[in-house]
Amino acid sequence: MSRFSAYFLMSSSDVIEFVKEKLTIFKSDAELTCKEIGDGNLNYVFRVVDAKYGNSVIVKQAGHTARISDEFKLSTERIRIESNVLQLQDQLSPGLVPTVYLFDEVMGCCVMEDLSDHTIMRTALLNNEKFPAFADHITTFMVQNLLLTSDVVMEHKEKKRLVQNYINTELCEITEDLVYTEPFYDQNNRNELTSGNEEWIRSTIYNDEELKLETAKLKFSFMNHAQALLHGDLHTGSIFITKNSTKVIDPEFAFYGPMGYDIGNVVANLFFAWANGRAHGNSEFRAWIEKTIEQVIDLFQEKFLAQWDKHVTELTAKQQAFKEWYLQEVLSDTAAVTGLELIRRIVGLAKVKDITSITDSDLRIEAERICLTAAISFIKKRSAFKNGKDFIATIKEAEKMVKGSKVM
Ligand code: SR1
Ligand code: MG
Repeated sequence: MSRFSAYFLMSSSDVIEFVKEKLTIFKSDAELTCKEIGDGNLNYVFRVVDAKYGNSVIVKQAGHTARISDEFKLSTERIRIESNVLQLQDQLSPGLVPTVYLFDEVMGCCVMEDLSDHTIMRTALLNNEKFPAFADHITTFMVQNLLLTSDVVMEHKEKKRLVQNYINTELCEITEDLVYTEPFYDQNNRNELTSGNEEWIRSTIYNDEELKLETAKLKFSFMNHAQALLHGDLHTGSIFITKNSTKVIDPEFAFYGPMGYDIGNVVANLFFAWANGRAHGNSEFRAWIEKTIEQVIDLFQEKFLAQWDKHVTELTAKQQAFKEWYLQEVLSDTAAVTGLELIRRIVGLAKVKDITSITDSDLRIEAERICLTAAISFIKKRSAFKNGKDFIATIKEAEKMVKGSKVM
């Protein structure tokens, strides 16, 4: 009987045995080595390499708790969601996700293409690398996967079946808590405030009643607006990149939610790279990030409108004014989520290296305040955002405000 007929958390040597038993990719005389390379918050990621013939695969296994903390008790259902979503995204946006070779329900794992010739985008951005094709690739990814899974395009019963199939209770709860709730409340949270910034955050975030009201509205929209099949965690750590290739990974948080959740995550995480570049005095890199953010917003809109005209099937959505209204709602949500992500990664439990790696305490405090000041505007003034330039103007304005009120 197979050792893999009941779930257990695999070691590197178990993974070698597993791929030998389950895959036909490796020859019988392959010389396999395996290393755990995961650095995400949730799962275990193994790279299996055949030293003899040069083939390699990635095996991703879900555990029953999150890697970041045992406090998060989870089922392995998320890996089914991830495997299925990757396969759907491969159809809707070919070339922009890794190929899935196998999903194993018993072991709670997914075997997929090894992208070791790519770099995790967050790491590359921290090295101030630029990626001229990124805005084009990521906007194609988002327009294809968001618009084509929405009611604008899909037959409505079929779309509802997808909504059902991608109910993702546990991972949505993580987002509801870590993104939409805890960062705004001084109690019942797992927040970690940077030393020297505690008082500023208390008075600027925790004590802002208007901010609490707006984020409550946004939380209920996240939970109830089944607009499109989201990636659900589209930050720069979920993107593998080279100069001419972009591969989006890790869609385990996927579910039907508001489109702006994905777009806002991309924009906020580019702003984190901007804040890191600023703290290290790299103005050329910062200018590239600004241009990229503008392109992400503007190209998204351009492609969205073109694809809408090409694919719209819903009669009531064929009105020009409805299309414009719909896109403006997506843009407002995008601005709001940009703000939410900026706040939760600074105030909340799950941090980003772009900020935590700023070793000079004053520079880190300043970077955090600029991001948080901009974030509040993104949330409160979300319906005023019309184009990429508006997003850049907001961070510039925040930069001026923080510089002008410098009492640290
Ligand atoms: C307990 S998981 C913490 C964070 O890591 C994931 O990448 C998501 O962003 C989540 O919020
Ligand atoms: Mg992830």
